[in-house]
Amino acid sequence: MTIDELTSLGESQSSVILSKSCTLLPREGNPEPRYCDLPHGSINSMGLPNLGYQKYGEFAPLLKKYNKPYFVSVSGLSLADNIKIISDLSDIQEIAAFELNLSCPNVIGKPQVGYDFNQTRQVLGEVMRITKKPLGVKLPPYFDFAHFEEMAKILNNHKISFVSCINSLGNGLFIDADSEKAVIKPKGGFGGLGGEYVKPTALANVRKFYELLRKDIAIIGVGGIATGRDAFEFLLCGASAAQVGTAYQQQGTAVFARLEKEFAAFLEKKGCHSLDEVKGKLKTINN
Ligand code: IRO
Repeated sequence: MTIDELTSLGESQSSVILSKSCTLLPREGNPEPRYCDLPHGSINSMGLPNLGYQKYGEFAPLLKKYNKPYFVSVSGLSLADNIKIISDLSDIQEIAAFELNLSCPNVIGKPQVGYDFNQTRQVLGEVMRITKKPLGVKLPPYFDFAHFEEMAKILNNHKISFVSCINSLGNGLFIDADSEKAVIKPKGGFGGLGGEYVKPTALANVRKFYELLRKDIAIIGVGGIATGRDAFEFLLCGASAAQVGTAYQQQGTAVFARLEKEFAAFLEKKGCHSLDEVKGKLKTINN
């Protein structure tokens, strides 16, 4: 969220710097406690705290020295806000791409756009007309094949560059039996689940969209990646890159060097010489 955090991503082994999702105006977000580490992941209801989109534009030249793509995540509270943010930031040369977040589960009174197919169709139609940069979409998890198909049809109709699957699994509830309380404060304790809890859902979403989307739409896998072996599983399902949320929150930027090392060692143990040998090559049980 801050320039210090983005700078430390610049200095890390991550291959991209991705900002916190931004809105038109700065936001404090929801009251604390709003994030909690759990035995197998995390729950959060941050509520979109961010410094306002203009700051993420101003940071762009400061991050240039790291020689890696800087992606700005955009999560305007309305279509008009998304259009304003993307058109204003489009002329900043040091921004490589936008990730349009259609799936924040934690803003009170704002349902996730990605669960409303008509709204998604409208937002993408409008936003794709004005962006001068590659644009990807961060999707919520889907659970029904009919929904995967409907969303894929919409995405295939637009010149999007990538999808990131998945955002946190919205509105879980983690409680502590001793205190008889929820572990986070906003929304009566309901929040987005991340980490190990969501990995099978994330793999399923990557796999389904790999089957259904145009091949020029890259898939960024996200949801429970904590080891090189996890990253390999996402590659097998069809992901071209990995995004790390909970493990980054828990371990800081050192996680990227460890993941890279473990992933390379895993590929070597398998005797793989290129990612294309593995990408999307998941086997199924046929007899
Ligand atoms: O509450 C948040 O800030 C938040 C966002 I924007 C999101 O996209 N996903 C999430 O789990 N939390």
